[in-house]
Amino acid sequence: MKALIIGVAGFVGKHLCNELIKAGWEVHGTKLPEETATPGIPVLELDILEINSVKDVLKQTEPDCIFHLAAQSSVAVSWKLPALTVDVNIKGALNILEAVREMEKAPRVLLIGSGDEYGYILPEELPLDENTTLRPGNVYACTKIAQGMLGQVYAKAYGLEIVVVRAFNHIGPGQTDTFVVPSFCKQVTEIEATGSEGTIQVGNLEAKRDFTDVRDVAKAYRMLAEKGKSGEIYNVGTGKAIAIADILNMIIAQSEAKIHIEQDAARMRPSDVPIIEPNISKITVCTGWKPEIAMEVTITDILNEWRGKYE
Ligand code: A2R
Repeated sequence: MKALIIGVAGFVGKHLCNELIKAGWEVHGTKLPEETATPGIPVLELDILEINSVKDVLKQTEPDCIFHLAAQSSVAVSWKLPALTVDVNIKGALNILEAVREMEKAPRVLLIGSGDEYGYILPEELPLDENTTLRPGNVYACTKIAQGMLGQVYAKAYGLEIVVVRAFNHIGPGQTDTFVVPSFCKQVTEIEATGSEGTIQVGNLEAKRDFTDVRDVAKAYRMLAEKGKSGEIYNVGTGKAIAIADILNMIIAQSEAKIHIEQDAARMRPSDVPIIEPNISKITVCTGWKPEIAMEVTITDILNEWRGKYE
């Protein structure tokens, strides 16, 4: 099977590339010109806002399956740059669907959406299955809902093979420290590097979220590409939310340094939903996938990555 990963230079792209190669796939990728290429696979430059370039890349690579990861993926940036977020996440996805529609042998497409699409959930809706009402709370979530809907419309109207994913939080090596877990790990390893005790700044520790190792997420994407039903939406997560405080304790437990904790008002999000937890039965029944990597292992790998940066 030949894969085209659109957005291969991002956080998930590199892990998905490893996962697919391990499973015997031939992997091609695309990246923006300013990004660093993923070693070991052919990578073309592509801005998904340019439809003719999208068409050219598909003609050149003729994939069996497209993994569409390219996005403006930050909620914070989506407030600052709503038009760019709408362009990249909706128009960009539409360009891919249009280019696929024109191909003689249309590839399968995996569209990656987000658990954020559920937005303001009600306690009685937990755990969230794929039919839960979507009440988006930010621009990013709106764009991912639109992407998924376009995918379903194109699957039905044109008979294309399109599988839609709603991925909950994922963590692992390679993630930037704008996300909570790498931010904690980075701060802990900075303290370790000083050789004395120190304080880490945290936000809301009570919120419970579902965190999956990015390598398990990559495996879920591969299995959905292989077995997912066209036109269907699948949650990807562990199905078990964990309090941010518990993750912080697990991180601190893996360090020899003496660490104090300080709550930083700037890191407290005012409208935090207390718990977000998906029901993952649909993907498990369809593909047999379930997450395998323990949180402690993920934390060790993230800590070691940041330790490498401060040695
Ligand atoms: O924004 P950059 O410079 O980091 O580049 C991102 C890239 N990208 C684009 N690629 C092609 N054409 C564009 N117009 C365009 N705009 C941005 O997509 C980045 O390299 C990649 C997305 O990777 P990340 O931001 O690291 O997202 P991650 O965590 O790998 O998530 C993959 C997917 C995304 O659709 C998320 O919204 C979803 O999973 O959760």
